[in-house]
Formats: sequence, structure tokens, C-alpha cells
Amino acid sequence: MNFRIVLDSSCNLVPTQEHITTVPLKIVTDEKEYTDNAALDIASMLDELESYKGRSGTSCPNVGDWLEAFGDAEHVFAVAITSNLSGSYNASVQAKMEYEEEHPGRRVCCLDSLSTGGEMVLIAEKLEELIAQGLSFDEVEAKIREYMKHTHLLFMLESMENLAKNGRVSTIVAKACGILNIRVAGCASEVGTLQPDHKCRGTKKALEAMVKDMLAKGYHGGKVIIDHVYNPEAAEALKAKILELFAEASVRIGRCGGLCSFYAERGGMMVGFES
Ligand code: X90
Repeated sequence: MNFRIVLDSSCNLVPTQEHITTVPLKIVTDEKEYTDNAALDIASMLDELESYKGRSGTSCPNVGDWLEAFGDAEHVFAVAITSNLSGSYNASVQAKMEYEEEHPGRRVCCLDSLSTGGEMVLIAEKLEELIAQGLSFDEVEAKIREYMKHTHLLFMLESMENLAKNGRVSTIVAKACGILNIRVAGCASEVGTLQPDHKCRGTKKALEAMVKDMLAKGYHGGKVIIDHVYNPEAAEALKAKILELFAEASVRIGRCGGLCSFYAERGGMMVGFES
């Protein structure tokens, strides 16, 4: 299969192979625009934004961005951040319609991850696996949709200021998170919204809550992708807890990209996993 897997940059992945690419989201202020790609200096962006007094927000890839990333692949699988919080998925669907009309015979499958971050990477890796098995486009689509019922995302946040300011979470919940040492832990809900489940005093309690939530969602030793915003300690501590329970589990730690660093903020962590 001549194929390409395209994800938006909220997946926190820096692709290294030609058949996987990302389309950037942007972080914007009244003065500056940061494009969420491999060249973005995330540390400087956070420093600048933390001292910036004006408004800041984000924008999703447009139809043209998605089309460009499709390249000239015969079969495209596009994986987008939850359509409940972003217009990225809708833009990908628009791009699919144009692409298929312009190139009869070519196919695009748009997947609304109802999530973001590592959960999107799990989906992309499963796509690669299914394609490598030699399945047809339709078979891959059916199987990936089934697999997506078994992927999940949890988060732990130290601040929800940017999420609240941009209307992605209620200000009431966000206020608790601003209190010293309160960590909000939660998940991507079934409908792809941000669901805060626990207000925990300190990181240790939050990590305990997260492991419990993983087990409650049916985690039993599958793949885990942890991405953090300058909080390697929490990521390592969570990894150790998971390995205590499932010694053979594949647990990877990475860094959040620009978009997720903006919303998850310093100290934040996101955990994609399989059940
Ligand atoms: O289109 C845009 O401008 C992008 C908007 C993105 C909004 C939310 C990003 C959240 C990133 C926070 C923790 C994980 C939340 C899971 C929610 C489904 C990271």
C-alpha cells in the first residue's frame, strides 16, 4: 500500500519516517505566532508566554495544511485531536473531500481521536502495524476504529489557566488547579472533552489516582506513552508505578510538543495507554 499517516502536532510526536508526517497547530498572541513543529523552541515559548500580559490562544491546521501533508499518497490516514475541542478534525474531513475529488481512486480515512497526545500516537502505530499486515484500506479502517475503543488518555495538570482562558474547561475547575500544590487529574471523556476527575494534594497523590484510573479503564500491561511539560520526575515516578504492577509493560516517556505544552502548562503530564 502506498500510504501516509498524517497526525496534527497535538500528538507530541516528531516523525522520523517519511510515511508519517505531522501538520502543525499554532500558538498565537497579539504580537507573535509560534508554529508547533520540530523547530519550535518550547522552553523559550513558555518563558515568553508566562511573562506575556496580553491574550494568547491557538489555531488548528487549515484544509490546505492537511492537503499539503497528504502529499501524493494513494491511501491516507489522518489522525486529529478531538473534534470537541478543536477544528482540526473538520479541516481534515474537508481536505479529504477535496483530495478524493481531485484524485479519483485515492482514499483518505479521517479519524477523530476524541483525544490527543500519546493516544494519537498509539493509533498511528497500530495503523502502521495493520498496513504492514497487508490488509486493504477498508480492513485497516474497520480494525483501527475497533482498536480506538481500547485506547485512553489521562492527564495531570498543575495549572489550567490557558485551558480556562481559551474556553476549553470551566473556570470553576480551573480555579482549584491554581491553588498551591493542587494537581487536577482526569481523562479524555468518551465524547472527547476534558474531564477533571480528582483534585489531589501533591503529585504523589495524583499519580496514585492515575494508576487507579488506568486499572479501572482496563489497563493490563499494554503500551503506555507518557508526555510531560518539564516534569521528568513525575513521568519517571508514574513509569515506575506501572512497572511495579506490570514488569513487562512498554512504557515510553517523551516531551509535550508546543500545543500541548501551551495547554498542559509547566509540570503537566499526559498519558496515552491501551486497555
Ligand atoms: O484548535 C485549537 O486551537 C486547539 C485546541 C486544543 C485544546 C485542548 C488541548 C489540550 C491539551 C491537555 C491535557 C489533555 C486533555 C485531553 C482532552 C481530550 C492537553
